[in-house]
Amino acid sequence: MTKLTDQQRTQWAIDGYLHLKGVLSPGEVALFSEEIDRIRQVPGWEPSPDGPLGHYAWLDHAADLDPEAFMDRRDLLPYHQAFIDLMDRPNVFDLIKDIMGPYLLLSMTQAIVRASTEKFKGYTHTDGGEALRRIRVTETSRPLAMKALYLLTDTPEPDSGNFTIFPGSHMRPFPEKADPPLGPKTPGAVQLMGSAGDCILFPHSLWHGPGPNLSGHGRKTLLYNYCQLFVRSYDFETVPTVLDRCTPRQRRLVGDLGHDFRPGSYFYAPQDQIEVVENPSARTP
Ligand SMILES: O=C(O)CCC(=O)C(=O)O
Repeated sequence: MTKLTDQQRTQWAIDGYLHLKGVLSPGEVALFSEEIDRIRQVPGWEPSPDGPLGHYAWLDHAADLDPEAFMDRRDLLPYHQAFIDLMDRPNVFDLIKDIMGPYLLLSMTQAIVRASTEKFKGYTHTDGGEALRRIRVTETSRPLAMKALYLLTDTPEPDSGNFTIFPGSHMRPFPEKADPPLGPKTPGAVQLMGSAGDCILFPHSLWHGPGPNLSGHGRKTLLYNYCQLFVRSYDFETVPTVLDRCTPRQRRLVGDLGHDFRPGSYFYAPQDQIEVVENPSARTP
């Protein structure tokens, strides 16, 4: 099993992110990119036109069917086996497991396309909403929640929809109420240059967000979130409907504990948790 190198462990603790190069093959990048174009046309969870901030609604298709336009789709697992298998792809999941420990769940999946436009200036936030933003664990603690962001588009220069971070901001108070708000152009923000197939790991408490995209084409990403077992998933209210397409490890990651829910579930892990999570077993036919 691959583990973080000493250098990666230090960078994770100090800067609050890891940039893994070329973890997806060009073929996988093409497949996911085509899938995003396809699922834009079909029903799914899309930003709610009239719901509360950050909530999604089940809509017939994305608001704009142009593949280069903005899109934000949640709960990707049902759309293709590749979305299921990405949740525990060994070359990334081994590192996530090393960071989070074995008592973890997949909490969210998302595909975002950032259109090329002068209008969108980017923004900066933490994940996990109002509560988690004020919880900063120590350098040696496991995170409560973290994210794997897969780039499906090259972002070789600034302002191409780059993932933008404030390094180290997971460890210190952040002027979240500043006026004007801090954003991708504020001194201290770093626009990461990357290539399609790269993956960036970071905890939810790191201040981050998309930068502007003036590249002339849409920028696609996939986002896979993980949380400690007791935190619970926030993409599904109950265990999702893809269980018959999952390996035992994937079933556990989406919240199937092997028995019906009862008080105590997700509080203490099932007795075979470590064995199941350490084992990338085959799918039963
Ligand atoms: O790059 C994006 O479009 C959004 C990434 C982001 O802000 C996030 O993962 O929370």
